[in-house]
Amino acid sequence: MPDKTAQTRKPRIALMGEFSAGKSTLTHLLVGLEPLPVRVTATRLPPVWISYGPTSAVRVDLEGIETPVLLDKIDDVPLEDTAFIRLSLPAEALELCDIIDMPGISDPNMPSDVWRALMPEVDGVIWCTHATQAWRQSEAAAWESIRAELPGPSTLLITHFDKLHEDTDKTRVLKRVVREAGDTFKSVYPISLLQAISAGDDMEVWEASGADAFVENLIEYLLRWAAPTCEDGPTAANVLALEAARDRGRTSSPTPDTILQARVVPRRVKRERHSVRPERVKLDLG
Ligand SMILES: Nc1nc2c(ncn2[C@@H]2O[C@H](COP(=O)(O)OP(=O)(O)OP(=O)(O)O)[C@@H](O)[C@H]2O)c(=O)[nH]1
Ligand SMILES: [Mg+2]
Repeated sequence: MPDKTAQTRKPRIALMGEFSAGKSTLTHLLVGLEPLPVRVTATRLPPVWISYGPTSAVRVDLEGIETPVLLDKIDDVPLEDTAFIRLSLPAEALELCDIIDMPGISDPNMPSDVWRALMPEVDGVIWCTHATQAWRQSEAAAWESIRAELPGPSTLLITHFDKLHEDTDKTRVLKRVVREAGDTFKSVYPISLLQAISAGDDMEVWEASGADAFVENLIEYLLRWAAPTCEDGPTAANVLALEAARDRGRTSSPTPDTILQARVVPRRVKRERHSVRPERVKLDLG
């Protein structure tokens, strides 16, 4: 659990990993909007810090001076003296946390100082590792250099999981990633972000994408964070209700091992209750 100072504000979750691992696609999934460029080649964006509020974008320079930028022009901000872009969006998931979409950790266009400078502001990380080259040495080294300073738990997502077609490959990759990195993350989830985004209201597709288990776990963590101190926020009763709903559909909390077992053959059991998909966070808060 985070320290008390951190709990007086929303948790700040950084999305990290190599370029093209799916960080901005994950941002879209969580926020339910598409504010950021997603493309096959590396984007040239500084960190984008996204908070709840009316739609706006500003560039924050190295002196801390803010300059408004047009949302459809954030691609054009000068990298040299920009610390980060601050984006404000009226997305429900952002009522529970801030999201920081980081540049790729070994992006040749982006010195690591740019994202390292923001790490003291970060509470937890969702690390995206690309399934076809999962948990490279560069990722392990970057993660090792930052993880000890993080006050909250972090999650590892094996993205692009749909690119592994054989069950034997899925099992092999999952086992190896869990073996090599599982101890340093709270949970490990294989996921197809594209499948999750295209799921619409289809719960089977949503669950098969891997997003269901991951998002449920994330919301649970965010509610736990908020519960002790937020007067207008979720109450302990809400958290307990959410947990009870979760337990009706699952026998135990996810750990790398249970996820490993559950996700190799995607779980098909539909929960009776409403889903906890990001755009429905408000519903879950009652
Ligand atoms: N098939 C598949 N494609 C994905 C998945 N996640 C992301 N992509 C695609 O991978 C490409 C890169 O995704 P981005 O979200 O831009 O990756 P990023 O980590 O933000 O990349 P940078 O900002 O350049 O570091 C895009 O074409 C996405 O559509 C996935 O789970 N499965
Ligand atoms: Mg990106």
